[in-house]
Amino acid sequence: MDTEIFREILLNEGASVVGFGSVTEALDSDREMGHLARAVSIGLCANLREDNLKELRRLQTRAVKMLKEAGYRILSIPPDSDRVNGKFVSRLYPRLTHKIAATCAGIGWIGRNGLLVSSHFGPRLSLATVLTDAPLVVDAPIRESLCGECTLCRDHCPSDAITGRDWSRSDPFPVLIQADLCRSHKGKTKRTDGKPNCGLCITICPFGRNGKTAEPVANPRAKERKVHHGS
Ligand code: B12
Ligand code: SF4
Ligand code: SF4
Repeated sequence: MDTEIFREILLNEGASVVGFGSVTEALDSDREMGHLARAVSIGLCANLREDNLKELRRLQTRAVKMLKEAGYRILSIPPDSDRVNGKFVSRLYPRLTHKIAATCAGIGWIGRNGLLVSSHFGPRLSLATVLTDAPLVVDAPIRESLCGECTLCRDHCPSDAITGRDWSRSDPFPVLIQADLCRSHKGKTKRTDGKPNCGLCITICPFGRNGKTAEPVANPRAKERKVHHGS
């Protein structure tokens, strides 16, 4: 399978960005998933509304079909993996989250807002992942934050969930985000009642705002389609 043709097909079909990563470091000695050492990380510049979710699932299905037809094994992690109950993948996805796959695939870093931030799209990407044993040529991983001195998300978070610490691969998630505070804020105000979390930490981020790239893409091999799909 030609890696670049595979990427190009997914971009042409509507993905905003596609990266390929080695996830060996994240899986370590994981017996159940260790053989699926490559991740296809697919980003769509849109929030996870039902219609965008459908679109992301379609792109993921396309990737799965191509890999299977070429004779490779896959494990598809759905974008809404938190809603999948009782299946094999519901037990496995917390061990290899979409954000881990995306940094390994050179799409972006983890911002102070705890989200995957790409130079071009900022934190506005919704993510899906396919793990595979296909020998894809991988992109260079991103291991460090490019947030610099910015603290906008921390300063504007209405629940004080964002600690303001810089991301490090070895730190657990609560070092960046107190998820309970973020969760409990949901429903407190009319604006977020019954809807997903407020998402202010997305809209405030200068990266990708108004389709503007704050910095060139850190990984020159990770290709992005510079078309937005709403947000
Ligand atoms: C549980 C969950 C939540 C919980 C808890 C937050 C959390 N832990 O992410 C709550 C309800 C609070 C939440 C809120 C939101 N969420 Co949410 N959530 C998830 C979910 C289902 C699982 C995340 C999880 O298990 N995390 C566990 C921790 C341990 O891992 P992590 O999140 O990956 O973060 C660490 C690793 O990535 C690590 N890391 C990164 N690279 C590497 C590489 C290596 C080698 C290693 C070892 C580690 C490592 O660094 C991070 C910090 O420690 C994912 C979908 C999924 N299956 O991934 C969506 C997801 C993370 N959420 C998402 C979004 C958009 C939101 C909200 C904006 C809600 C909204 N309006 O849609 C808010 C934002 C809150 C915030 N600032 O983080 C998107 C993020 C997209 C992006 N660009 O990052 C996801 C990926 C859904 C998707 N399919 O797109 N969420
Ligand atoms: S979604 Fe809202 S409450 Fe949660 S971390 Fe982001 S800004 Fe804070
Ligand atoms: S708002 Fe600033 S600190 Fe927060 S994720 Fe974006 S660049 Fe990083």
